[in-house]
Amino acid sequence: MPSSMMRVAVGQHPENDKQYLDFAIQLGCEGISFQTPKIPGQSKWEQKDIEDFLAPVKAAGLKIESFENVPTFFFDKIMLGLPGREEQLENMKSTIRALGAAGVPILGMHWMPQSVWRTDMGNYGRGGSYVSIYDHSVILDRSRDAEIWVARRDEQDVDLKDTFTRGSFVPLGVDSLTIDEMWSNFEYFVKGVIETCEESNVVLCFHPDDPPAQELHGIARILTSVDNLDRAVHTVDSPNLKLELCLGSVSEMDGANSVMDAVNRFAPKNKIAYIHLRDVQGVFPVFQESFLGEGNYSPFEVIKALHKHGYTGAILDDHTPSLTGDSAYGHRGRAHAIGYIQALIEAVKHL
Ligand SMILES: [Mn+2]
Repeated sequence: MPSSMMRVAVGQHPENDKQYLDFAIQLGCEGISFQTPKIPGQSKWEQKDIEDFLAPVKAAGLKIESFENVPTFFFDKIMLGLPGREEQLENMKSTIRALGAAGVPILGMHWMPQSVWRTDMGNYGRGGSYVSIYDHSVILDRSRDAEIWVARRDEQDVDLKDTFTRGSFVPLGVDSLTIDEMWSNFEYFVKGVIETCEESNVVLCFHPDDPPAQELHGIARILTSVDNLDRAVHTVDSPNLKLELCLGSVSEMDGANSVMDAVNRFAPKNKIAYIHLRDVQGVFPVFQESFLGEGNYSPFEVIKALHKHGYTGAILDDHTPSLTGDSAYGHRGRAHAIGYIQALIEAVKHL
């Protein structure tokens, strides 16, 4: 399948181990993505280290689709507007140049200083599958902080489902941040690095906030609606600024309405770098992760719309329910989602 067509890529693993590369090849995926890849560096990544990390991937004949996230401590001061953000901005430019030189075409980023939160995890899914739940009332009751699950991607524990750790908040160094301050910090970053992205042939793209709450414990969130994603992606007029369109997070906003709105708004403008195709049941303030096909929206309608709009990017599975006996990475749940999406792509070609 030429890489200029809509396709499924395997992703969200931090290492370049053989089992991961085999998983992609065996499922018929020609490309692969990495989630906060384990590349050395306390403040930035060097081209040589990225190339060393990618060598086994290239040797296996896989295309590098994207990197998803640099470590949060590379740009936390930028997100929070703290002293030292100028130095982090220079280091981010250096990392982006290194990514481009090493052949990584897309850098996906989460603009969430507190990361992704959930309030429960357990065998609540179909047939007792293991899924996460979000209930905002738990967040509002500060006596229940210890119940909150935080995706600690900065700690990269591959033995945990989606790196969720209970009661383990990311240390921030600020108690509050307004929506205006967060937009201002976002604009400082995007305007600061976009020229480097253009010169380095790296597309910068942003994941919607998950959960799409206006604030969590006093820290504002901004990528919480389709309109706000629209504003974010037009911070500057550049073909190198796009969205890492997590349709699960968009589904948490307003279900099928927000999902179809996002697809129909951003795909025709070529503003989607890549997609996370997952879903939930229910919308903010209460939702539960689900298998594809039993959530808020129709995955078939989404793939059909993407095909109509000529979408040529990659689609990744995301937060798949864990099946009985599944690995922490979720090979069983992911294999189901990947096959499901591959079949939909094949089907819409014949409509
Ligand atoms: Mn996602």
